[in-house]
Amino acid sequence: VSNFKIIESTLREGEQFANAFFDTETKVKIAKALDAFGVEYIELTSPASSEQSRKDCEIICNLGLKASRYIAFYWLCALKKQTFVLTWASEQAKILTHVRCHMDDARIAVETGVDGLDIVIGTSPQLMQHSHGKSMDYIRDTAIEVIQYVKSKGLECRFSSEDSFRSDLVDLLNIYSIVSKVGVDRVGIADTVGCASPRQVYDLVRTLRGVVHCDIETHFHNDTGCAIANAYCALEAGATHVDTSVLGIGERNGITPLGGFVARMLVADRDYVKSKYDLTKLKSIEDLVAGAVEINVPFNNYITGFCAFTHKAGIHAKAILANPTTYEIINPADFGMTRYVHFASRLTGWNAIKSRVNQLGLEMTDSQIKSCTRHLTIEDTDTIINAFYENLYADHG
Ligand code: HCA
Ligand code: CU
Repeated sequence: VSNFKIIESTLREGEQFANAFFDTETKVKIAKALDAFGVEYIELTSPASSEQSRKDCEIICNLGLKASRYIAFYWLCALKKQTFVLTWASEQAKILTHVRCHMDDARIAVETGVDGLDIVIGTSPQLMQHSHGKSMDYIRDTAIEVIQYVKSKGLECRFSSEDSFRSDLVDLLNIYSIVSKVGVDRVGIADTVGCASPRQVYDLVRTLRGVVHCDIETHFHNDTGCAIANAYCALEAGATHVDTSVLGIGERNGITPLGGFVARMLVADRDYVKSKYDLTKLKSIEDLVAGAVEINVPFNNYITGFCAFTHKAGIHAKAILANPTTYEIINPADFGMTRYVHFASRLTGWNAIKSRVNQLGLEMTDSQIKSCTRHLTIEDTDTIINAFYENLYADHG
């Protein structure tokens, strides 16, 4: 699982979230923040869906995030004849747009300046009958035409089936095998309705891995709470790319959340994940997106939820203070977060108060802290600590 790329879809899947209405400025802010975090790809809403989407897509492609770095890259190469810069330059987020598998949409998309197209068409009986109404033969012919066109423009191209887990397996493998032969860079599977279990995901990706040689992208909806586990299982089975969105926002209750996915991967391979992403930016990106769509970050959110690193039971609190790895699998400092030891419990004692005093950035001796501890009740401990501290000053001042 130590070789994967994130396709960050807050500006595509996330735009389908009930409360998301991003204006251009917000989209630009989110794109820049995701680029700074280090995601490999940013996926944008189809430019064929509205004139505004087309303009915003062009604006984000022209942000100069990559362009300015490429100029720096060429300049440095010419100057120093060094190749290490290549790695650095290739680390910037590529811009993708997500379009229907249709020539009209593909033509509009290739003109926007994107690095690649994620093309998609429904393949389940449900979608073939009640949504686009096309046959498998039509899907095959159109896919070949669109892929060849996108590749002729020198762009990256992914072909994905929508509702893959309710599609006929033979049809699915057949179409993937065909598109991989006409030069698609990636095939994608999508759990559009969130019905897949981790084991089903493992099996499908494993089977697909035996059929295509190109990269495999995966997209999981979270209707039954499996989106992160499914993404992880997909990687275990040989997938290479995972779609995420900030806080998981998307259609219905959304998809694999960026933060939770990164938490999962960090536990699997900390060095690799830390080398790829600037994890300390996670909280600010989530706050940015939460603000833009007017929601609160859930209390129990991965990493950034208010109690994600709070330890309460006396036994936990004591052990955590002695050694954080006793009850923490993730170091909050990796994300620029701090742990919080719930000291209102008598069992926790003055050591917990000392930790909180340090967290608050106050300087007190051990005996002062012990004395302060005797004053504590469960209500509003921070106020008490601060008041006690001010008193110390008054006494000595
Ligand atoms: C949808 C489309 C999609 C596409 C996923 C993909 C899905 O909004 O229904 O391109 O891989 O979930 O199927 O988001
Ligand atoms: Cu989706």
